[in-house]
Amino acid sequence: MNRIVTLDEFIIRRQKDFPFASGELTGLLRDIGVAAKIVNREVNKAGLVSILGVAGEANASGDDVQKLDLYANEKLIDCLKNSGECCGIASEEMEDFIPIPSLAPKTSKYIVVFDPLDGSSNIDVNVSVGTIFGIYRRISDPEGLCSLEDFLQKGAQLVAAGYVLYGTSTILVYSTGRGVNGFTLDPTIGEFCLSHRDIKIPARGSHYSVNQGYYLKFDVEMRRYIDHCSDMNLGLRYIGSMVSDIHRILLKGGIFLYPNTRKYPHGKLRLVYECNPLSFIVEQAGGKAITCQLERILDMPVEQLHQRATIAIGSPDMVDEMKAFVERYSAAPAMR
Ligand code: AHM
Ligand code: MG
Repeated sequence: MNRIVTLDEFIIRRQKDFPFASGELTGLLRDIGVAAKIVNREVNKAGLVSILGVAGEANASGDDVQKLDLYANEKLIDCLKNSGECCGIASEEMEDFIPIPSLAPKTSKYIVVFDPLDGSSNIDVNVSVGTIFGIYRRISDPEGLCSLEDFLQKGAQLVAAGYVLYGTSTILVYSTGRGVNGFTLDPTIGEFCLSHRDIKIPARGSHYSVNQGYYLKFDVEMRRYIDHCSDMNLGLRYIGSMVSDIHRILLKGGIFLYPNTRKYPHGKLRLVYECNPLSFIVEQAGGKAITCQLERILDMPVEQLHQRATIAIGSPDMVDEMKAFVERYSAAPAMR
C-alpha cells in the first residue's frame, strides 16, 4: 500500500520550496481546507432538506435554515477571519470586500477572493457544485487596512488558487504556481489525501462544454467554432457548474466556453471569483485560458470586484483552434 500524504503534510512540505516563506500562505491553505470540509458536510446533507427544513424557514429545532451558498460564504469567512493569516476577503456573495484588522503582532500580507458555492442552482437536484478561491499578496500599505486596489490585481498576480469539487467524491485541487495537485477527501478519516499528483491537461480532448441552448445568441465566429466541434464528432458535456466542467477538462482534456450573449454582453462569469482562479490552475497544468475576444484571461485589467468576462479555457490545442476560428470569421464579415 502506498503511504498516504495528507493535504496538511503536503502543504507543509511545499513550504520548503519557498525559501523566504513565513508559513502564512501554508496556514491560509490549511484554513481553506478546513472550511472545505465544513461546507462538504452541509452539501452532503442538502438532499435531506425535506427532513431538515427549507432555506428561509425554521427547521424542526426552531433554527433558521440558511441557503447553502450563504452558509458556505459564512464558513469560509469565519475560518479565514479567525486564522489571522489574511487581511481581507472578497466573495461573489458579497457586494463589497471585508478588511480584516491584523491580530497584533502579526501583519498579514495576503487577501483571499472566493466563490463559496459555484453552480448553486445544481444543489437542489443533487448535481456537483464547487468552491473556487484565489490568493493575492496585498499591494496596499501593510500598516493600514487592505483596500480595493488589493482585490483589483490581474489574475497573473495570483500567488495561489484552487477549487473544491463536491462531487461523487470531494476533491480539492490547488496550485501555488509550481504545478497542480489534487487531494480527495477520505470521509472515513476526515482528511484530504493526495490522489492526483502534478496534473497535466491533455493537449486535446474529445469533448467540448458550452451552453448550446444559447447557440443562436452567440456571435458568428463562436457559432462556427461550435459547428466545427460538432463536425469533428466531439461529444458535448455541460454540467452548468463550472468547477465540475473544468475538473473534467483538466483530467480528460477538452474546452469550456462561456461567450457573450445578448443577455450577458460581457459574458456571465466573474473575472475575480471564477475566471482568474480557474485560469491560473488550467495554465499551471499546461492549458490555456482566453476571452472570446482573444485576450489572455490572466492579463485582463480588473476594474470592478464583480466584473464579468467571456472565457474559452482548456486544452491548449483546442483553445488555439478556437482562436484561429475567431480570427478567421471576425476578419471576414462577408463569410457570415
Ligand atoms: P453561479 O456563480 O451563480 O452559480 O453561476 C455560475 C455558473 C457556472 O458554474 C456555470 O458554468 C454557469 O453559471 C452556468 O450558467 P448557464 O446556466 O447560463 O449556462
Ligand atoms: Mg459562481
